Amino acid sequence: MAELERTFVAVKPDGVQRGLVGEVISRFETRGLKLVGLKMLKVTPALAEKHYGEHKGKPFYEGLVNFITSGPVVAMVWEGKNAIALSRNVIGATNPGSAAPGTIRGDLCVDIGRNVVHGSDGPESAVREVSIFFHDGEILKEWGRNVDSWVCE
Ligand code: D4T
Repeated sequence: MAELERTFVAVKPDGVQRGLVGEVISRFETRGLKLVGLKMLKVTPALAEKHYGEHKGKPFYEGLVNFITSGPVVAMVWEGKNAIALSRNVIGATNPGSAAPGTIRGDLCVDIGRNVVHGSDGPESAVREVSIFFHDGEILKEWGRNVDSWVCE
């Protein structure tokens, strides 16, 4: 299958606290993406700085780091054709007020600082973020899913 991509997705501390882990996973599964990596962890300040380094200096940075380190997150790697753009569509706009109904943010949240889920925004950030959260050996590269030929031609 051409154009296979991997992307990093995380259920943020608000999503974990609100019991939305299953709902978020379900949305990616039912869309047709394949789960190839999954772990629960507490993000340390150093890890938060690595992940959100591009936002350092912005007014919301400190609150963002405090929030992402405030409780467990569920980190995932999803694989599929066009997985990066597709995941962003499943997630919806950064600000839930602008997120379309049917997206995770459009259906499940209200505030930009409590927007439940993160997804890589491009090929470079996907590679970078997957490698920040996962060792190579933690990603299942070769598991064959029997429905694949019913999801993509
Ligand atoms: P993440 O990275 O969490 O998936 O969000 P996005 O990729 O959709 O959006 P982003 O990188 O621009 O923002 C990262 C993170 O910061 C929070 N945020 C953002 C905030 O609290 N206030 C703001 O004004 C902005 C722009 C929300 C997501």
